[in-house]
Amino acid sequence: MTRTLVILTFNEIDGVRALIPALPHDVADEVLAVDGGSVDGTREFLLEHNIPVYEQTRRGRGEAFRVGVANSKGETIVFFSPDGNEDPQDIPHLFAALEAGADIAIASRFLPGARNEEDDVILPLRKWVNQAFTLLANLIWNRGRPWVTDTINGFRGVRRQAFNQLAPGSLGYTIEYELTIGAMRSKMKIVEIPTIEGQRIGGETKGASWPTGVKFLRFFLEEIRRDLQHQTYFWPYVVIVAALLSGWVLLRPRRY
Ligand SMILES: Nc1nc2c(ncn2[C@@H]2O[C@H](COP(=O)(O)OP(=O)(O)OP(=O)(O)O)[C@@H](O)[C@H]2O)c(=O)[nH]1
Ligand SMILES: [Mg+2]
Repeated sequence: MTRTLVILTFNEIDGVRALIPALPHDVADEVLAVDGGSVDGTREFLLEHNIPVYEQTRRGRGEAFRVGVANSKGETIVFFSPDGNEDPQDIPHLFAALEAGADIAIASRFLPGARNEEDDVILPLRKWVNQAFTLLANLIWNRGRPWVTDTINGFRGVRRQAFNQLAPGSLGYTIEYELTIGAMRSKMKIVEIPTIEGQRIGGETKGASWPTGVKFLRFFLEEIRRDLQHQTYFWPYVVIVAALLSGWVLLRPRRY
């Protein structure tokens, strides 16, 4: 199967300097980058290293995924963000999982043997929010199938055919969650491999925690609204609402 590596960048000059020259030559049959409008020399650095760079006409990481797929040829596509969080050594494992039959292959920060960048933090808020969205997605859309431990991580691969079938519309950071939920709904094969998440090498976070969290919540509620409108996945909601109501009845503060 032919392999495409899509590198996603938006002002990541420190990351690309450290990581791109170290990528093995045979990492994929095709390597390309999608840039979100860098002004720090990232684009120029990639071009100097013979990596074609595609510009986005609309902003956002979700749009970058679509631009990457539209301009690539491989049957399997791995998305790599060179900011230090993702270990390039996992790239061949993601391709291998797709070639072994996965529709989506996710580098999980929560499998045994994996690490999340917040594992040493006393209050790992991002990790908890992340896991709450993962729990809900599994309970609602993935019952009776292997549990997916990291529904949100961007370090992942996808078969071109699966991506086109799912046709994700997210502009920004909800793209990965959307792909995972879509794959769960369509009963596609999702395979995870453990990954060690590193710290950011330089530059700045592009998705500030609070606004990104609110966008995730909005996206999640919109998915639920869609389900209820089409009357699919009705029973999990009844069970969740019943559990919340009984929890409230049992635990509510009482005045005697
Ligand atoms: N092409 C493109 N890449 C983007 C865009 N937004 C973010 N990225 C890249 O996507 C990757 C992930 O973004 P980050 O800002 O690191 O998000 P994060 O990993 O949740 O945050 P950190 O914990 O700071 O690493 C980075 O390589 C960014 O440069 C965009 O609009 N277009
Ligand atoms: Mg990052």
